[in-house]
Amino acid sequence: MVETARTPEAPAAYRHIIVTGGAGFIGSNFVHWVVDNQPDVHVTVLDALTYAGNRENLAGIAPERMTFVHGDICDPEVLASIVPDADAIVHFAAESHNDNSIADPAPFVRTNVEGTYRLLEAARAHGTRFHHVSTDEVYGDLALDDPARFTEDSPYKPSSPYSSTKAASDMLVRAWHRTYGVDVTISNCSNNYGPRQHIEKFIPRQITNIISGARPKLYGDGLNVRDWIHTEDHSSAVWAILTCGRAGETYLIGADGERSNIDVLRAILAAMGRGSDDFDWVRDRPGHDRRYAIDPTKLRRELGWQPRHTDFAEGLADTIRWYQDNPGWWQASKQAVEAKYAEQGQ
Ligand code: NAD
Ligand code: TDX
Repeated sequence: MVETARTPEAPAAYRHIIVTGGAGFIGSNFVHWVVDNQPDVHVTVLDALTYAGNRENLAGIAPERMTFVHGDICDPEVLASIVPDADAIVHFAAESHNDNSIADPAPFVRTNVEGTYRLLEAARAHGTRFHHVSTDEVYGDLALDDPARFTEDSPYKPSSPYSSTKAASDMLVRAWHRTYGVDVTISNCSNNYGPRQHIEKFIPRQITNIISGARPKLYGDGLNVRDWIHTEDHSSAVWAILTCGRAGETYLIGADGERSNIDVLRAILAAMGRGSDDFDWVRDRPGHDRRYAIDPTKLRRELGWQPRHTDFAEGLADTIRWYQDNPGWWQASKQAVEAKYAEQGQ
């Protein structure tokens, strides 16, 4: 297998990429980003349209720029029908919600571990470039007062069924590079926010609760810290790594956005004209990671990447507006999502 030399000065020029999970929150943002910024690239989206996938997330994209394939990453026949024609695979598809993984880990093992294995085998068979989208949660958590942040050398220490299956998938990607020479890169990103995030996740759940007349729900003591990045900045970073990143390397993606959950919730309450205590404390998540924090030095130094959405208040206001303007996107699933949380005491 021949590895392409890629640098920021001489980026790889891919003409046809497969984006798995392209109908989900971050995958669809990436597809829009590529269509808007890379006029010579055709995208084939492979997505199973699980509860988290929505074809509407790709509305407005011209058919000459994108082909949509409704299929499962675990299905070798589907992969054999699309991988030979592609220059690269960008792998976003996953079961992505921690709380769901605690209630039922089975789909996480299947999609996140077996699905990544199937894709790697297809990339190996056809000599296809492979970028794997992963998460900072593979490194476990940090104490609130720890001066350290995660780096590419941090030890793997996943806590939940979700993060352990993502960690397993990262290991498969590394092994397929070392053993078979598959031309891979891996990115581990911090918590994303922005439009079209499923309403089971923290920020959209609180926004849509307030719009629906329900009170926001905060887990535990509310002091857990997440390192927030706008999803568009995640997309531009993935593109930089795909086209300029060194084969076999891991890059951490983050935008210096550490905030406690209670601070984020109070920012949402203030932006939506509610009182700062207008929320309910609910049962904590079992095994709840305390703090995530990314040191993005390698990505910035080596590839020259910079985030654009550095004003969290502005990004949050845009996100709130998007949910206010698009009730048709989320209202039909709201009751079922909240019923599931209520069953868990959350
Ligand atoms: P999401 O749950 O919104 O979307 C997942 C998409 O994958 C959906 O469109 C779904 O239909 C599709 N999918 C699921 N199983 C599939 C299968 N077997 N075959 C084909 N398609 C399938 O997830 P997201 O939040 O957009 O996350 C995307 C990726 O980014 C994931 O790999 C996740 O681990 C990673 N990530 C997410 C965050 C975050 O904050 N959300 C942070 C870092 C990394
Ligand atoms: O209602 C809630 N109340 C609450 O306090 C929900 C849904 C969450 N929380 C807390 C739990 C976390 O500390 O908010 C924080 C964020 O929760 P999630 O949105 O579930 O995200 P998290 O568990 O941090 O994982 C996310 O970031 C890393 C994504 O879902 C993962 O896919 C990604 O890998």
